[in-house]
Amino acid sequence: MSDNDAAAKPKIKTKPKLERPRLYKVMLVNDDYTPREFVVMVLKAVFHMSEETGYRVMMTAHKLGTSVVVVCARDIAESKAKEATELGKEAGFPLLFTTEPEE
Ligand code: TYC
Repeated sequence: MSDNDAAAKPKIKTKPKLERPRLYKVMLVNDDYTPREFVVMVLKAVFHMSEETGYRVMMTAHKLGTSVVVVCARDIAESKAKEATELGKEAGFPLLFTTEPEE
């Protein structure tokens, strides 16, 4: 490397701009079989919701087909959705929680 080459290199260090990791939504999916009270119980147990919030989220899914439960990091969203779906399965209900990236 000649003196010239060294002079051509800018000495200013730029901070690499890291992309913020995408957030994920946990969605509650309506079905015709899981009792309303059971859905609220799962929302309280897994997502630490109050009775009132759990009831509102459950009724939104009941009326519209789906409801957003929480928005968080991908790994947390996926493990919570799995845990909540598993509680329904263990009780013999088709209760389903899914995850999807936020826009
Ligand atoms: N639709 C169910 C019923 O009438 C209740 C329910 C609500 C089930 C929301 C799932 O995600 C759900 N028993």
